[in-house]
Amino acid sequence: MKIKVINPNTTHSMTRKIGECARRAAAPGTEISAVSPMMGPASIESHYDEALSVPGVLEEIRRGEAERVDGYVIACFGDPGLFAAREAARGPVIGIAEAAMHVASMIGNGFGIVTTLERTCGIAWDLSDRYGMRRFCRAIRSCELNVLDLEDTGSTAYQVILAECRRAMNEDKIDSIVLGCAGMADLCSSIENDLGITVIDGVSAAIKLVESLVQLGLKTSKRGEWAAPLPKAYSGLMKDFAVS
Ligand code: 2AL
Repeated sequence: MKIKVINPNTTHSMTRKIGECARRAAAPGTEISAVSPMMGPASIESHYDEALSVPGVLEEIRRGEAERVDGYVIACFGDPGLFAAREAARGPVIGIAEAAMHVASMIGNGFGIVTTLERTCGIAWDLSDRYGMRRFCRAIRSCELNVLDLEDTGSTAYQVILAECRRAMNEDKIDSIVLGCAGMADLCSSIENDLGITVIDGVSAAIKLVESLVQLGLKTSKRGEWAAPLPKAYSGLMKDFAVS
């Protein structure tokens, strides 16, 4: 099966890291392609960044459909453009926040999220509501790290994240920790080993969920809200997004 992992930001070192984590999680025989869009922000840590990442994500879905991709993962913790991507895709599309929260709700009664900047916590709370996961989500903590700090191998980012995860474990009455950024995917097993609590990386969780849906023959339902967008003209910079 062909799974396309879309990192909605344009930082290629992060896309490579996400691709490696996705391949480690994938079953033998699953072909993973990990891409960044041609246009968009270098990192996503605001509503503005999220909005401007969505056209690039949809462009990658369009290409994926032409290549007969079986399923997609949107690998940014805000799940930007997830529902629009479902309208544009035949196969299943899974967001990493959606995947991580659902998986966490099945292995414990309450989870905490540890993310990058404080300003993104509201986005994560909103997603927990949207997915019906609010009752499992006990706390959302931030590290005051920029997303791109995670790409600086000489930085103290790991120690900062580990310290916040330790506080979450000790203070938030949680059974597991969800990592709140795709750029943290490679830290999952180290944090788990250092703290002795289950840590969930949404990239791996999303790969396993999308593989399962494809194997079950379950595609995105085209009966209602996620039917293909209606044909109409789009103008200006958006003209290539027109549906015919
Ligand atoms: C993210 C993420 O996963 N990728 C990105 O650019 N921003 N999310 C976050 N909360 O910082």
